[in-house]
Amino acid sequence: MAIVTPGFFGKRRGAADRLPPGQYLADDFPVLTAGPTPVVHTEDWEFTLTNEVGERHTWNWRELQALPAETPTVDIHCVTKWSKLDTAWRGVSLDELFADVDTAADYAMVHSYGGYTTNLPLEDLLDGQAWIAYEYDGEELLAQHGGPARLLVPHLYFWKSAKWVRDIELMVTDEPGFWESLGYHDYGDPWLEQRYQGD
Ligand SMILES: Nc1nc2c(c(=O)[nH]1)N[C@H]1C(S)=C(S)[C@@H](COP(=O)(O)O)O[C@H]1N2
Ligand SMILES: [Mo]
Repeated sequence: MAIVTPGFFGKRRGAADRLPPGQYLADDFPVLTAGPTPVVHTEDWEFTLTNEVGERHTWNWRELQALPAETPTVDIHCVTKWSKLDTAWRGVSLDELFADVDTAADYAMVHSYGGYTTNLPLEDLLDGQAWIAYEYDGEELLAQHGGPARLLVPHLYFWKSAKWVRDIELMVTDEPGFWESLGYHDYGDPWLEQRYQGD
């Protein structure tokens, strides 16, 4: 007699398989901010991509909203060990924003309103892996979670997902951002538990 429950071994992985090593499931949505929450009004908001020779592409709020939006549903993993599965966002893919940017650089420094920075390889921002997100769970993104807009790079630890994102600067040579210069891992792959330098 067949003991296999239909669907049980289906392609959708269970919650346990979707939790990277050392992580637990949070029921709420924790807020983690180093310093005060900057107040950023959409009328003043601008987002800039700067390539390695200083050429700038800038979008204001209206221009961002006019770009095609995507609605990624993704799992997020904070280095302090909480994870959330199936978080639902709306935003613009970085592929869309990088479409007309000419570059041979391999690295990016992300800068936020308020001064936070984080670095990552440019390729991790491309190919459907990263968004400028402005809605969470069908609502405007709350200021405490980075509203009006934040970077969303869910395949890396969540400190790479800069809240109140203001610009992304392309760099030929890698440089550490805020947490990276304080001993956190340069790359931060949650599946490899790359929490600190040397992991
Ligand atoms: N600008 C800015 N972005 C930031 C941070 C921050 O302190 N400032 N904290 C990071 C960290 S450590 C995490 S875990 C997530 C937390 O996002 P949340 O507060 O929406 O949960 O934002 C990341 N982005
Ligand atoms: Mo974090």
